[in-house]
Amino acid sequence: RILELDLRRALAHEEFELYYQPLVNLKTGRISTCEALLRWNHPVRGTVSPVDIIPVAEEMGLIVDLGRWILRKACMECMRWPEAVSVAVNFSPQQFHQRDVLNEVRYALEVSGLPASRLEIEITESSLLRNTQWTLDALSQLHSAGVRISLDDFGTGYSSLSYLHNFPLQKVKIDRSFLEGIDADRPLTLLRGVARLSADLGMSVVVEGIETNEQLELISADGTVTEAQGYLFSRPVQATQVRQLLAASH
Ligand code: G
Ligand code: G
Ligand code: MN
Ligand code: NA
Repeated sequence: RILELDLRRALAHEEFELYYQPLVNLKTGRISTCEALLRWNHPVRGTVSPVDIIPVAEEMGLIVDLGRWILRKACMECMRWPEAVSVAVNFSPQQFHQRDVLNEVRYALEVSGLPASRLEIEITESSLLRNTQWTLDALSQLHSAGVRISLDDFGTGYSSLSYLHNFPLQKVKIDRSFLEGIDADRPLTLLRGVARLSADLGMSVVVEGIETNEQLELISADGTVTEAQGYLFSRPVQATQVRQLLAASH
């Protein structure tokens, strides 16, 4: 169990680091976006995963401070990439539901100089399940400010397809569990259905967790899926390696 004190110290001592994993545009074959993924370089434990950090930070009420650090860092690092490349930042429900979320985002853009159009905010279905009217307003305001909202891990939570219609979202990331066990006998019926619906509703569609060329071909076949992400393209890499990925792609 991570000690709370340890986490506070880590933030103060900049022991956190952002790794990045690309999203590839399937039409151009180029990297469109890099998703920021938190890592903690713990002096004793080594690399600690966000799965172990975020829930504790939420419990402690440290998520707002940590989230602010992540957002600003991601915006600043994106400024070093070509203009065509955006950055995606994961927001936990508590971070998204902070009263000041719009100002947090505006401020991060301002201090970094990053245009809003290069920032994507990834929220999960659980962020949509509480405080509906507030959520609708926050999503519209963020969209008006020019950032894109992306629904992460879609299909794993408790929301329904109607959420895609009822909330102003610009992108859907279909969870990699939709790829499980697919082959000629068990085709991508469900994934294709969700992808088509999302596209018909005007959203960009991402499929996560692409590990093989066969999966890539299957999801690319009908042209509905706009972007893909997964180990086939790249694992999450350190900021210093992003330029190489981009150089190979652009
Ligand atoms: O990178 P990795 O596979 O270890 O990420 C595990 C989970 O942690 C994923 O669900 C991812 O969305 C989440 N995660 C990674 N980085 C962040 C972050 O900066 N903020 C939040 N809220 N979640 C993150
Ligand atoms: O929940 P979120 O989508 O933000 O989680 C991202 C995490 O998913 C990354 O931290 C990464 O470790 C993991 N991931 C990314 N691509 C793949 C993949 O192709 N296969 C598997 N098994 N995990 C992946
Ligand atoms: Mn994500
Ligand atoms: Na995801």
